[in-house]
Amino acid sequence: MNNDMLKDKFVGCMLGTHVGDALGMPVEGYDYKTIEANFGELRQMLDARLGVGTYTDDTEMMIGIAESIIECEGFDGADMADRFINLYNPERGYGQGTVNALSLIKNGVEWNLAGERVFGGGSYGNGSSMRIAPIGAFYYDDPNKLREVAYDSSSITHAHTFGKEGAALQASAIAKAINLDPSEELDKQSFVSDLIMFVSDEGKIYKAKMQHIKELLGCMPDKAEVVNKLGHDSSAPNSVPTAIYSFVSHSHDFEDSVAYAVSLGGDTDTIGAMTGAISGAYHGKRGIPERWLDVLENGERGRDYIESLAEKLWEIKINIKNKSPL
Ligand code: F2R
Ligand code: MG
Ligand code: MG
Repeated sequence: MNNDMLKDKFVGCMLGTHVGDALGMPVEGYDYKTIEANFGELRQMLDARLGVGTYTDDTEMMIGIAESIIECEGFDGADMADRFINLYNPERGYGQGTVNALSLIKNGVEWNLAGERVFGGGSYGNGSSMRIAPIGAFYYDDPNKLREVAYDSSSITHAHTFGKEGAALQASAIAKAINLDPSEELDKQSFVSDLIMFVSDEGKIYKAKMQHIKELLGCMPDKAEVVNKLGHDSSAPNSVPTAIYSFVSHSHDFEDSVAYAVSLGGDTDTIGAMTGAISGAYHGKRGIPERWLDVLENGERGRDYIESLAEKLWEIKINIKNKSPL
């Protein structure tokens, strides 16, 4: 793949997170019937509690990850935790487990010990998967390092095995999408099979869900069946596979994949954000509708800033690759 396409894909997965988050946020917690009855096919950004096109904790934490990797040229847990704490804006709507872990760190607990104290053994919420796009992009060519950094970044707030596996699985889906050429037809079954092989033995729950995805791809399931088999709540096992399915079943078009993810209801901002990350990694920024990009919030840490972070991440990656003797 040429460098321009790679850069577009880095930008696509980070702006894709923002777009999916902003599209889903106004209907977070609604069920699919209510969304359908009130908005039909939701394809326009609605006014949300912070305004049209605004983002939530999903994108705010993704910014923290990108800033940290850029500043440290790789993973540094203490730095990343500090950035999460400094960026934290309660108006963006955070999960309680994440708030508790960050508060422990702020009060002196080591970054790699706080996450285990949440929910007595760690959170399996989707909070560490929703923010993972910069890690999926930065380690798109190194699955082992990707897994290690996904686990470590997750453990800051989500130390439960299912939380860490969810983050690694979502990062791996993003990395795989970056490696593929969107002008060639996606081999959906093998995309999912590769992800099943990537999941570690401790993540059996994900292997089973991914097997469901393979079956769902073979029929034309309605939304009730998809939600029933894959879930749509704020736990990682009941949302990461849903995002992967939303992408794979609508891989021909960024807009269709993200609109479908949000239409399933439940944790719509997060399933939208995770689908947007994978689909944006596949299609690149050029695949994201202009009318969605145009209305994204664009203040101090908004759309243009997110794009500039993705470009810096890509630049660092290219420099590292150019220096590598192999
Ligand atoms: N928090 C929200 N949305 C509600 C607030 C928005 C509201 N409209 C507003 O006006 O402000 N969304 C964000 O939270 C989700 C990510 O959550 P995260 O960071 O994973 O949090 P947490 O608390 O760790 O986990 C989420 C839930 O998962 C269950 N859970 C996790 N681990 C558990 C365990 N070990 N045992 C039992 N249950 C566990 C709990 O139900 C947690 O509440 C995203 O949707 C993001 O958008
Ligand atoms: Mg959110
Ligand atoms: Mg959410």
